[in-house]
Amino acid sequence: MANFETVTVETDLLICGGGMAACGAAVEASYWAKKNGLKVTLVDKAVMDRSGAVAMGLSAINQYVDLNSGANTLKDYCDYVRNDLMGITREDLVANIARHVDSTVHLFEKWGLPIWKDAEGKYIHEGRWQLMINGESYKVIVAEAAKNALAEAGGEYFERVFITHPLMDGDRCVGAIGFSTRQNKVYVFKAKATLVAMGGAVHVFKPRSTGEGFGRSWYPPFNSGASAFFTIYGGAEMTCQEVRFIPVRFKDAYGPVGAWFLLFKALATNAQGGNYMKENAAELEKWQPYGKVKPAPANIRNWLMMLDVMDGKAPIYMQTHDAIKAIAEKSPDEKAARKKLRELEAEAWEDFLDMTISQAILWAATNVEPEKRPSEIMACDPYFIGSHSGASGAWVSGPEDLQNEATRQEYFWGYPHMTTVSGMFAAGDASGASSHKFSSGSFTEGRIAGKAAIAYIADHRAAPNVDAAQVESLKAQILKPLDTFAQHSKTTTDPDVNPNYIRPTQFMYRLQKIMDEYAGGVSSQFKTSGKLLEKGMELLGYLKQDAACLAAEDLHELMRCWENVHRMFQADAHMRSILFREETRWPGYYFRSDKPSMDNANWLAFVNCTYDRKTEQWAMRKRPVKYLTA
Ligand code: SFD
Ligand code: AMP
Repeated sequence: MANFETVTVETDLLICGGGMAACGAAVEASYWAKKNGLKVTLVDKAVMDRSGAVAMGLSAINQYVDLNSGANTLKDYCDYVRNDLMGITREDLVANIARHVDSTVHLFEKWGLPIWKDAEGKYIHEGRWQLMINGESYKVIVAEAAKNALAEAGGEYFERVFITHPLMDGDRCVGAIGFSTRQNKVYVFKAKATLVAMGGAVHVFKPRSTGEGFGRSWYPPFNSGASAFFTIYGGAEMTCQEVRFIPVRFKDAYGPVGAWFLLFKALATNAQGGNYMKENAAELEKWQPYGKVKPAPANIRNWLMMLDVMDGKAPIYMQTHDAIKAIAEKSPDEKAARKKLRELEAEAWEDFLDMTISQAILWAATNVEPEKRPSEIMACDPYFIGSHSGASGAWVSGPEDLQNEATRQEYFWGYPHMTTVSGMFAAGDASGASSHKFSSGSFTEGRIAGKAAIAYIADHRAAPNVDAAQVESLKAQILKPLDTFAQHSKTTTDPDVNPNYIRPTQFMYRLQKIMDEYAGGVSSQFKTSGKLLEKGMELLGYLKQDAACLAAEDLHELMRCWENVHRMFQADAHMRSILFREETRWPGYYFRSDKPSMDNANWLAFVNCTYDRKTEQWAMRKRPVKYLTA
């Protein structure tokens, strides 16, 4: 493409992404970079103030361990995560984040994030680990701190630059390549270390919303598997690729349920008013020892609800009015009760306005008054978000000091939160097996990985060797969809229908149909089997061939093309990993009908995979689960 300028940026540390983990990395790495005379560069496909999962804001900080007050210990948090993930977790990573997360929350408050407080000035908790916030501007506040830190240390940031591939020097990552979404420019970032923090993936599966609501999903449509592709393509060992997340949310606009369950103590019931957590409790025996832990693992909560849906007992309702009434009734007199009712009503709406504005709009549009009648909830479609209650991501080294003899051999190979590729670090949704980081923990992991990356650079000071031929070849590959469209689009009357190419939207529909029908999506009630997966992988193989025929009319569509290539790799890793794990471990996330039970004797293990970009072959392996304490 002759009319594309190539912009080369040389830096020491490159941070890919501008979300919670990337902002944490920018703040911490800038501090250490300044001390060492090094440069930090951040690149985001969007605008940092409103990019990623926190774009619309959040109404809670979901990880605050409160270690100083003695309320909880690190072991308490590790136990919570271990139980919630049905035993599959890297406690060294979870503990490393948990021991630093409180200081992150205190920084957020210092930077201006309003955290709810009681009359004594203590944080108001939503649940044991969660704090309530007025978080509409959460991301703006965090991005400002990151930009300030970069500026103070002589770093820089690029917005609206979409990263497509890693740049490799043999087995070492030496930067990244991408393109501007607004100008005809290809960006080549040469770096001594690269930190991957480009979030998780949505729209790999067919969403519930189609037609006029298409694009509305729980997870933000902007995160499209870039982290997974970047690490997979670079040859990094990946973990927990089978562990998708399916949140339960208010129906159709995906409003959060945490505040209702934890703060307002609301009950969710089936259409007949039955409490599915109680009525289906016998099912818990099948999933021991995790079936009966408190709180019940997120997937088990989903599963007991799905059993009712499959039994024809839907709609499922959050009994909002009962919960509000029960709290108000605790007031000393009627006047106080009325005041409390108004307060709760305002809090209920604010919960949505702080992070899922569309749910407030939908409530208003459908005459929902939460204090008067219940509201429908349902399980969303599957997402890849290793920082929440999923676990997919790259396999990263843990910190040295937290390892015991057994974990050290398996989980420690040098710089904390570095992948198995030298110079490639990962944080937030990009790193796996360390669930329940959420916004605060992702920022914290970014800080840890950012500091470690600077230490790596201090030990590897030589300029990176970036092969010009590799850059040229990638550049041609990246821009090819534009050429394909320009060459063929005039040969048919409707540019959508053309035998020479496939447009990214059509490509995405095909991917979503494969995943929905063969890999346990919404239409299949989240059920799949070995045979279904094998067929789905065959169909995915044909889609892969057609990826070479993707066509883009403009820069925006070029981004859409690469988003879908990224999603396709996430889909591939997902199907392979479900197939490899011969059991059902997370009913409520997915159910393998040919392996319908949990098999702790054989499968209390990580499923890891590696991709070889030269041979295009995958290798699967088991890694042992070893805990820090019994
Ligand atoms: O309750 C490229 N999360 C919540 N966490 C909380 O602490 N409290 C809540 O209230 C939370 N809720 C919630 C949450 C998530 C979502 C989707 C909803 C509600 C609707 C979880 C956190 O948001 C999540 O853990 C963190 O944000 C994860 O951080 P990180 O950095 O891993 O991902 P990101 O923030 O989404 O940022 C991704 C960045 O990558 C960029 N990007 N850049 C360049 N090139 C590419 N190709 C790129 N692709 C993506 C993005 O632009 C972005 O900057 S609750 O309901 O659960
Ligand atoms: P959510 O709004 O569902 O993302 O929930 C916010 C936080 O509360 C997350 O840490 C969830 O794991 C947790 N949570 C939500 N619902 C429940 C529940 N019924 N029991 C225990 N924890 C919950």
